[in-house]
Amino acid sequence: MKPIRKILIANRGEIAIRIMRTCREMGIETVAVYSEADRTSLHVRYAHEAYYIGKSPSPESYLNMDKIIGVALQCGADAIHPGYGFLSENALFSQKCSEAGIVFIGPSPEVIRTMGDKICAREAMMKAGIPVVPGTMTAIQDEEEAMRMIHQIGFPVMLKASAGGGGKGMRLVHREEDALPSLRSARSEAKAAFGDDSIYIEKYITSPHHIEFQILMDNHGQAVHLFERECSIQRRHQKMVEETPSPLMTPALREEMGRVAVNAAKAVNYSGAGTIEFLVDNQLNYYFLEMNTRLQVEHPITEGVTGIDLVKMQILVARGEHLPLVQENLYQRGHAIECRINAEDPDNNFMPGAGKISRIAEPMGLGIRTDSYVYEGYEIPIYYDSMISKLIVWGNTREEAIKRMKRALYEYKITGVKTSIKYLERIMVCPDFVEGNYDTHFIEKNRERLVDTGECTHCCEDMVVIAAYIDYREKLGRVFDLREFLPLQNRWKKTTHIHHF
Ligand code: MV4
Repeated sequence: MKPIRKILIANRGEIAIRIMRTCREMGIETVAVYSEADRTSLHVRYAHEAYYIGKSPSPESYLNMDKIIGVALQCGADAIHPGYGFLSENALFSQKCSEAGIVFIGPSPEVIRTMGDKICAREAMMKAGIPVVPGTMTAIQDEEEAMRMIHQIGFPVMLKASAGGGGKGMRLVHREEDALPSLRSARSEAKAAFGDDSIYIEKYITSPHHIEFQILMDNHGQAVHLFERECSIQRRHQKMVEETPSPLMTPALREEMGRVAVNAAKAVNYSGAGTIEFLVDNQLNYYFLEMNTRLQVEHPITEGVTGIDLVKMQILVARGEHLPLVQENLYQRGHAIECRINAEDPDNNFMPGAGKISRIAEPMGLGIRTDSYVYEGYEIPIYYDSMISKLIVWGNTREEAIKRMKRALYEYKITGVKTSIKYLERIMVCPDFVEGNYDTHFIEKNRERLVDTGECTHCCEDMVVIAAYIDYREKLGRVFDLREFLPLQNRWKKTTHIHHF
């Protein structure tokens, strides 16, 4: 067993803080790394130590493997946690860490490499007896072969880049005459994006659900699953809302898919926390899609219903311990939902907006968790993704969780930048969502319903308006007196659409 006394977190934002919180509880020292743009970021202040690693663009900082490993060696970190994104699914980074004698908190380079190559991943899963989407099992060699395979599979088909994933380099083909042009453009897009133009073909699954299973495996061959997450509410392959349990799932299907997910982990001799993604069609057929070899953005909903700290489990596994969990004792208690809060304008094509946060009021109370990193006066950098916070709620039932999420979104006030909060409120009152009757087409299907009509959202902007008012008064150099505000507030209150609560 290798003692882990100090962990370098090779990431930024909410996930860096999330990881450090568990380290602090475990008595492990934390090391932050930061770019130029992140000098004033909260993860830097939360850590025991922090080191500057380069200019703001990620390739010069958070993607600079040698720089990060250099910092880890210099400050005596025993392990590196990569978070999600950046270097988290980079096989070379995992390898470089072990070569430097530093524990990479994640699976081996071999597993990352296998799962990163979607054709290899399909092959490995097929061998392990896991249902994969019907399609080709090797890279397409030439255009003739491609056309033969497409006819064999039958329209509609999806062309996918082996080095892709998450929707990049993907083409949906409905008709014969579109096949060749789509293949050519998919190839050149894949070549440009990944330097690898290997393409494979899958049968297109119409209106699927995206359901993923969380797995954990230690280095002694023990593996468990922590049930599913329903991630079908996505826009342009960006998840917006996740929940668990999935409204689609039955106990029998859950048990079967969970067993399959554990088998998948064992088949590749996995280590740590991972996710098996499935497409599930409306007849409840399920197909392996991809495996993610990292901690995921939406992991907190699993923590909410299982009570298990996934980062803690990752660290225990990384230091060679046995998983302190057995499948028979694991269960889902209640219901959890996550909403991703982005600094973007839903009323203007979700345009990401940089800017300075002026005021924040975060929701609090029973069953509420916010994983955030922004604070009043913080300037959101343009260099990284626009997610500034995750709002996670827990309730005894799905109905209670939805009501709680609506209450929490109502309480959540951010001024200075536009956010997705109001859009998320409209999702929470959308009948298809409320009834749990949705698939991966939810956002497009409900496009009309989800535009801001001013009807669905409450006009009562109390906290945010007070905040703006305080700002204004402070600018004028006057002390703010809440009594000045009350008549104004009462007028707004009358226009509140209370029926949504
Ligand atoms: C598919 C599919 C239907 N059939 N593959 C999109 C992201 C990438 N991870 C895989 N994706 C899809 N692959 C077959 N054979 C539909 C999608 C898909 C999708 C999947 C999950 C969540 C949202 C989605 C939105 C559009 C398409």
